[in-house]
Amino acid sequence: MSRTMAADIKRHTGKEVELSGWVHRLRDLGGVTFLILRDRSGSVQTVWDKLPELTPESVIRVYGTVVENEAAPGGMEVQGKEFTILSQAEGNLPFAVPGDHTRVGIDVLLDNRMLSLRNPKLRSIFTIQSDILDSFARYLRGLGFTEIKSSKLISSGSEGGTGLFPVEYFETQVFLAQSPQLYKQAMVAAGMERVFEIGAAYRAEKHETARHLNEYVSLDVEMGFIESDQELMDLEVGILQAVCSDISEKNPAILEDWGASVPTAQQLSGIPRIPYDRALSLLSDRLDRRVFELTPEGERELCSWAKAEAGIDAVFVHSFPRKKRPFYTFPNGRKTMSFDLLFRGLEITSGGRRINDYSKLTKNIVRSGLDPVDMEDYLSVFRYGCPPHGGFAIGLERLTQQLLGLANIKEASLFPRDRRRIRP
Ligand code: AMO
Repeated sequence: MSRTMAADIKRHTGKEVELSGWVHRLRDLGGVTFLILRDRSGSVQTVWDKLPELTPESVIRVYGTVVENEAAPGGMEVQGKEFTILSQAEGNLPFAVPGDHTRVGIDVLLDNRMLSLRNPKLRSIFTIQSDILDSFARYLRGLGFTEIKSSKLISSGSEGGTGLFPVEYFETQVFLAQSPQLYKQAMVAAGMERVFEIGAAYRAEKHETARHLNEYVSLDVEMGFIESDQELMDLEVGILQAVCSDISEKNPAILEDWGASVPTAQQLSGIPRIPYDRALSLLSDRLDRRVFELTPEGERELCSWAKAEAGIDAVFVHSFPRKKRPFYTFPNGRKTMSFDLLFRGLEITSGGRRINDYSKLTKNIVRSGLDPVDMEDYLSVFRYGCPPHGGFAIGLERLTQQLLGLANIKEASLFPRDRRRIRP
C-alpha cells in the first residue's frame, strides 16, 4: 500500500490507508485514544482501542480505515488497525509543539528552533517564503532574466567599506559579501543583460532590532539598457504582483491563519512614487516638526500617508541625495536615480540606476572614501564597456515579515543570525 497524505483522506472514505508522520496530539479517554497524526500536508485524527507507550513528536506509521465522523476535525477520521513506531521522541520537550506559539517567548522558540519549526503555523512561514522564491524566479525568467550564483567571499566591500565580516582565507583576509552588487553588474556587462540572484548577504551591523539580521537572503535583480529608475520600479511592481497573486492562490489558508492579506495587482500598480525631498516635507507636515532623515518612524508614517492617498500602504521614495547612496549610484544633479520601496511601514527594497562610465565611477569611488586600487576588477567591467543599467534588491525575510505581519524579522529566517545568536 502506498502512503496517503493527511489532507487527502477524504478521497479514501471507506478504504484502508497507510499514513506516516508525527504524533501531534494524544488524548487518552480510557478505553479509546485519539491520536492526531501530522504530516507535511496537515493533520488527521486517528482512533485506537490500544496503543503502545508513546510520546508526542514520535514518528509513526499507521494503517486504518477512513470513516466519516462529524465530531472529528475535518469530519473524517481513521480507525486505527496497525501501528509502527519509526522513531520514539524523548518525553521532556521544552514546550508543546501544537498550539499557540505566542505563549512561548521568541527567544525560547529560537533557542529551540529544531522543535519550534515543527509547529505548523511557524513552519508555514517558510511555505510562503518558498512561494515567494518560486514566483520571483518564474516571473523574471519569463522576462528573459538568467539566474546567477556569485561568490559570497569578496576582497572589498560592495556597499561601502563598513559593515563587513572578515574571514581568514589561507594567508590572507577576505570578507563575507554584503550583496552580489558588483557581480550582478558584471554579468549584465558580460552580455547576459538581465540577471537575478537569490543568495545570502552578510551585514556586520550591531543592530538589535525587529528588522535587521546579520545574515539575510537578498533577491537581487539587475538589467541592462534602462534609462531611468522608473523602469526598475515598474519591474518591481510586476514582481510583487506575481508574488502576491501566487501566494493568495496557492496558500490562502496560511494567509488566513496569520490574519494576513496581500495587496491586489491594482493596488500594487497604484503605489505612489515620491521624491525624497517631498517625503521629508510630507513627514515634517504630518509629524509637526522639521524632519531631516527617513527614520523607521518616518517609513511607517509615509506608508500611512500612502494608504490614505492611494489605498495601499506602500510607497516608492526616489531621488535620494548623493550622500545617502552607495558609490555606484547614478547621479542626477545633486540627487541620484535611486529608490527605496517602503511596504507596510518598512523598507523592503533599495535600487537604482548605476554609473556605467569608467572615469565617473572612479571619481565617485574616491569621493566615497574608497580606494579604486582595491576595486580594479570591478572597474575593469566599465573599462571594457558596459551598457546603461540598474537594478534592485528585495530582502526576502523583510518581504515575508511584511506580507504575513510578523512582529520580528527573525521569525522569517529559518536559523537567524544576530549579534548574540549563532546557533542552532
Ligand atoms: P540595501 O543595502 O539597501 O541595498 O539592501 C537591500 C535590501 O536588503 C534588505 N536588507 C536587510 N534585511 C535584513 N537585515 C539586514 N541587515 C538587511 N540589510 C538589507 C532590505 C533592503 O531594502 N546592493 C543594494 C541593492 C541594489 O541597489 O541593487 C543593496 O544591497 O530589504
